Amino acid sequence: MSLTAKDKAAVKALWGKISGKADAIGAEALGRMLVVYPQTKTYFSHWGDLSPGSGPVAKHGSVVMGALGDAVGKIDDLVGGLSALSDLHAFKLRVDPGNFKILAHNILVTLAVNFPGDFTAEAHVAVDKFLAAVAAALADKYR
Ligand code: HNI
Repeated sequence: MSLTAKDKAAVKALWGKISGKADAIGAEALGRMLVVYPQTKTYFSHWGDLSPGSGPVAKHGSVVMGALGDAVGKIDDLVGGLSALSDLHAFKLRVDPGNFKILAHNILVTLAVNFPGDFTAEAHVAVDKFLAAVAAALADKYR
């Protein structure tokens, strides 16, 4: 399941195309997650308005996509590169790591619906593997 050189190149290429819209993608992906998997709302109850497009959802979507953009740059060492973020989610935020896969799925869906032309099968498998590797790296400190 590890990323091949071809996968890494495909992830970087797709990220290059979508990076100008990263904020909107993050907001949509997070908004979808909160609607489609409402059990994820418990972590964000302190925000108040959790509806798609609300201020905090949009802001945090952009934060998450910023971190994912950084992760693309650390694609050769995601466990090391995301170790501080893994610590934060494990010990401070106490997010059940199953939720990383749920958010990854919503990001994938959001990319597919917004970039149908660029979301080829090759890009699809590469980004799916990348997001799975990010989820595993974020879960690393839980063990
Ligand atoms: Ni996550 C805060 C990145 C998945 C719940 N999260 C952050 C921050 C980053 C981040 C960056 C801000 C850190 C800081 O303040 O220093 N989160 C990511 C990434 C993923 C992810 C890259 C997966 C792709 N986080 C999730 C998931 C949940 C989650 C799946 C819960 C369902 N994250 C949180 C919460 C916070 C958070 C809760 C704090 C939010 C707040 O109110 O500031």
